[in-house]
Amino acid sequence: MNEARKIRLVVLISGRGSNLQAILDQAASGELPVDIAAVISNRPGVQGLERARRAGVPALELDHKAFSDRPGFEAALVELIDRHQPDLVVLAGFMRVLTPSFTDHYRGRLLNIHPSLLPKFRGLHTHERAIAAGETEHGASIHFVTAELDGGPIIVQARVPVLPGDDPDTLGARVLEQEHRLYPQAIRWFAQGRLGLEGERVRFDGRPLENPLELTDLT
Ligand code: NHR
Ligand code: GAR
Repeated sequence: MNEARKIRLVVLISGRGSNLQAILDQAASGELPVDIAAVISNRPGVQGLERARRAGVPALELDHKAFSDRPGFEAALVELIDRHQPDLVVLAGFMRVLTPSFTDHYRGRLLNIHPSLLPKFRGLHTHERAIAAGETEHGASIHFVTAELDGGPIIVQARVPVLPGDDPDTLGARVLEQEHRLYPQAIRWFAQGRLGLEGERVRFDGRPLENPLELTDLT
């Protein structure tokens, strides 16, 4: 990696944390100019927290079940995140819907990875739904998070084929492999200042992006 200044990153997770691991690995090898300030899980005891600890990154739990409502949980989450003064916050398998006050607070510096070729299959159980719909192609998308669930401006996508005999697990594994390349690349662009949100559109290399980038565009 070249001279890009490091940005401060906070990663929000809810579970396994394999996308987190891809980010940790590239940060450790110097491919990704980020200081991972904290990893925060809304579910206690998940594998992703262990991955963070092993990498020497603060691993924090904020159990949403300890709060009586979504706004209460989110106020505490914002407080915890902002204590780490992140330049960028990424959702990596984070499974709680966020209110507009949260998404407005982090507008332009909050990314999500979603396991479908958005705008197809917003929400949950995307692999199952792609198979049921008879799709021949599926994939993953990185988008800026806005109040609209999985509806924010799309930055970059990776495609995989749906193969005969696929079930949600085999298809999901094929998508996940691409996710692990996709997220570090999008974060790298953000760290390099190549990526931003301008109004409702993605800015990439100083221009509004007409169509989502493709992983195959990557060099
Ligand atoms: N919040 C906003 N406002 N906008 C987005 O684009 C968001 C978001 C919160 C999370 C990730 C998302 C995904 O990539 C994400 C994007 C959870 C649910 C959900 O229904 C939906 C989408 C996503 C994450 N969660 C249930 C809830 O009641 C709980 C499900 C569970 O705990 O298993 O929050 O797909
Ligand atoms: C990933 O496939 C991610 O795209 C998806 O959950 C998985 C998390 O895996 N995200 C969502 O479905 C968000 N609702 P990981 O914990 O191993 O990174």
